[in-house]
Amino acid sequence: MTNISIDAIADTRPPEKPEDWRRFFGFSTDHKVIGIQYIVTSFFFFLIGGILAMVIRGELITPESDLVDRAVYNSMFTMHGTIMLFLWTFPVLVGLSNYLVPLMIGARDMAFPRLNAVAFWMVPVFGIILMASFFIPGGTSQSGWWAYPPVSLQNPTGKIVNGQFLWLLAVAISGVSSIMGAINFVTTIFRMRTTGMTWFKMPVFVWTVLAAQLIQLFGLPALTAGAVMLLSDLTFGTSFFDPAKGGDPVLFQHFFWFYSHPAVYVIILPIFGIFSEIFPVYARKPLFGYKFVAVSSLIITGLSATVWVHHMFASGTPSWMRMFFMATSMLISVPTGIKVFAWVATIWGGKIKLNTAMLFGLGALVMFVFAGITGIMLASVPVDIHVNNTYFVVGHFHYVIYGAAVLGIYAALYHWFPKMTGRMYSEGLGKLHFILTFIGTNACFFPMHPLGLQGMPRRVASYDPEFAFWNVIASLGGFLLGVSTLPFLLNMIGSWVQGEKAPKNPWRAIGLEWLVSSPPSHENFEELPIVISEPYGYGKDEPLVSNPDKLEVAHATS
Ligand code: HEM
Ligand SMILES: [Cu+2]
Repeated sequence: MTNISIDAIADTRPPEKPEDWRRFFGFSTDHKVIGIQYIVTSFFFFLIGGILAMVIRGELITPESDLVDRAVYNSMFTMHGTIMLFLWTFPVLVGLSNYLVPLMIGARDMAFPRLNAVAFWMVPVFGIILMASFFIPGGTSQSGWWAYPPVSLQNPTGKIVNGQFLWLLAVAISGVSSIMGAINFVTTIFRMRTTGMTWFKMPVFVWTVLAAQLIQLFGLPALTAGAVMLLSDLTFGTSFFDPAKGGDPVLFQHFFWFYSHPAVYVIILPIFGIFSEIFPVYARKPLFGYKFVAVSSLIITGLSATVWVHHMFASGTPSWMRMFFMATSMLISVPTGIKVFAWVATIWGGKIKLNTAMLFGLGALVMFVFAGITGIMLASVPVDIHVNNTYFVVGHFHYVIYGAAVLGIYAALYHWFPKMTGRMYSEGLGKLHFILTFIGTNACFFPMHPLGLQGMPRRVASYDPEFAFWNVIASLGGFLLGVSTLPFLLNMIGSWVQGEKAPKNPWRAIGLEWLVSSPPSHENFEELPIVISEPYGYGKDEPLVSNPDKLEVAHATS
């Protein structure tokens, strides 16, 4: 066989055993089960974070503070931001990476399967700790997701176990879980690649996961240390950060942003990987500039460690420092911009198939470009000083994390859904989901830009009536986003239960994961693949592996 097998091969697996679904609820060490556990758990938290967003937008649909108490409002945005980052975006991407990386590099599992399972089970643990803070006296943390001291040190209840305490505990556990994950991913990518899978035969998604996980390794110790020191100030009366006792609150900002700026690349790099996997498949063309796209991920990782002070331009930062960090922040847009050109060149002139996954991919790319433009504006000190802490910033980062990241995650979930579940999804519902999401995202987050330029501050429950018009639109857009998750849920659950059976390669895609059955057997490959070509050989008619017929497990029992 000289061609990559792209025809559907009759499903030879025995019918799934009814108890199969139960392994998703237990301690499994199979990276595919763990991947799906991460994805489903984090989606559950996405819905909770989304409900909080609906409360926020409900409050802001009128200028007065009339829906919830101001203190409750502070809880709402703090928990919304915290849940969305630590319990949705990070874990869902770890889930996708867990599922895909071993398959894509031709491995049977991650390097440390037990560590993998332990890291996953820490997610519901810190999720529950965070949720518990809703039910204790004084309620949740209200100091925003940055937890800046001295606000975060106030502790009005005077109790040892307070909302901020639980928040810091949860963030510290999340940090430990992510460090365990990072060690696992980096080791897996270095050590578990199959024969022939050299660096420049690796799919870009794997490159981006490597780049993102390296950031976790160097950055998370700073955040975790900062969180533990703040916890100590709050609980044991130390004074690292408390200005009243001679501590330095700006030092905390350095600890926090040294990790939390690069953290945005932990989110966006895998999205770049998803773009790079999806566009070639649905445009039927090789990825333009593959090697540059791959290597630029590592360049971004390096530069991301040098830009954190752009979050502190308004924190009394000396001007030489502002100039330096303004320059580095702008520099990082160069490798990113070239990637955007590479994706456009990949799509350009291709035979484009606009199914749900591709629509979400293209939508996410458009949103990312818009966010990039406002991002460069914010990197410029004079602009940032002007719009710092206004809705312009909120608009910018939601274009990144909703527009690019959530839409990109949806693209991936649709694209790999047949592989993960063995079923096809409904295109009709998928397209409905896309239309609602795309309109909702723009209606919700575009108005935040004019609002910010007019001077509406963020983190407020009431505002001047002159801001009413754009706020009504933003709230309606927000509610539309809430509604948009319904066709998605219906599609995923309905299709998983009774969708049409998926062949092993429904999209005629090139990649190791598409050479085995859907879903793959427990071991992934009967015989490990021997890779002989670069990825993305669309239109080239060359085989990807030298042993395509020996990969499939004859009688998978999984
Ligand atoms: C329906 C979807 C969403 C709506 C309507 C929404 C709306 C909002 C609003 C109005 C704020 C308050 C801004 C402020 O007062 O400063 C906010 C804050 C925030 N949102 Fe969202 N958001 C949504 C989805 C997301 C997603 C998906 C993420 C992350 C992946 C996210 C991350 C954040 C963060 C980090 C904050 C900052 C919280 C803070 O100030 O401490 N949001 N969001
Ligand atoms: Cu930043």
